[in-house]
Amino acid sequence: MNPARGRNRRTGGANRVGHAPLATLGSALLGVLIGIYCPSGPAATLTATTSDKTGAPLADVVIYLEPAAGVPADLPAEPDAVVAQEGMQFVPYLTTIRVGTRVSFPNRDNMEHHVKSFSEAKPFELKIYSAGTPAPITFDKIGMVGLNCLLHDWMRGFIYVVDTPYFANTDRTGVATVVDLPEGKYEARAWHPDMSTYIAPLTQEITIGPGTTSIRFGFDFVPRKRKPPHPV
Ligand SMILES: [Cu+2]
Repeated sequence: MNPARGRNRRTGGANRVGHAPLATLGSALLGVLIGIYCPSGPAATLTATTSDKTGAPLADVVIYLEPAAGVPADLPAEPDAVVAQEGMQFVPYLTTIRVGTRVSFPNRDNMEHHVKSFSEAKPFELKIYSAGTPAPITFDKIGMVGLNCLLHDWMRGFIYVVDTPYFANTDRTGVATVVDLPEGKYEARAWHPDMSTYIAPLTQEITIGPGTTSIRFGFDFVPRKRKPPHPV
């Protein structure tokens, strides 16, 4: 139970003695306002659909929502994320995390790899290693982190760090679903790795109501073809 709601209900009840209609109206109005604006109201869902310049579905788009009321305080820490080196690629290609989350980089190939980031949000380097997992790395700044393997130049991956717990990546059908969203107002943003740090995320203001809300993002480019992993 939301404590604010509890307080309002009690106030309405106390006022009912002398001013029943007014108190009931006031209480109902407050209830509606809380339902619309209270960031800890019932959870809802956002379905985001993306397309490229040709209208084709765009995969690997980060959809993230920044609450107008600010990110809730005291969020529990997120579990570690995992970016593996597997089949001579970074898997997954794109990982979205909340700021402060740790990422581990296990090597699942019988082959040495090397993880290097030149990105301002988190420059780091994991030296060549064969099977095994080095200590996880904490990503403490928002923004894009590009991953390279200095041994295999086709290996590319991305970590996108956001300051919100509300995000999802689009799948091959260009759809991302963000669940457990408190109702309220948000800035919805959409970013694709081809935009790098040069193009700002697309942005729309959106009000999340009960149930499922839908949103569309149309991008004005066609994604670059990715180099396939070389046979070894
Ligand atoms: Cu490699």
